[in-house]
Amino acid sequence: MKRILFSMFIILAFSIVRGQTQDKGNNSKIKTTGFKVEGMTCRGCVAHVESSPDKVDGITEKQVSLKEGKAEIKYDPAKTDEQEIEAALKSTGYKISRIENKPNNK
Ligand SMILES: [Cu+2]
Repeated sequence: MKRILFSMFIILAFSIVRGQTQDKGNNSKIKTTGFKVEGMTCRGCVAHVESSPDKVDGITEKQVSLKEGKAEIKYDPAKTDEQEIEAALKSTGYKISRIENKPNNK
């Protein structure tokens, strides 16, 4: 039993290290975009909005806030763009509007 746990731990540690190395290669290109999301009322809505960009290739991170009515999406501009992400979010039926990038938001 101990041996199984130990080998599982090794596999897990290995995949974490691999994930980190892969991230480093892409980080410089990753862009962030923000959207205002109106009409979300519960965690189910959040989950719905959050899962909608899954069909878009190149999304690296998604954060949807119910309290703020916002969605923040990180993406690889080589694979997708804001229009595509916006369209995916809009497919949920909630009112989506793009938040213009502030000058200090790099
Ligand atoms: Cu809901």
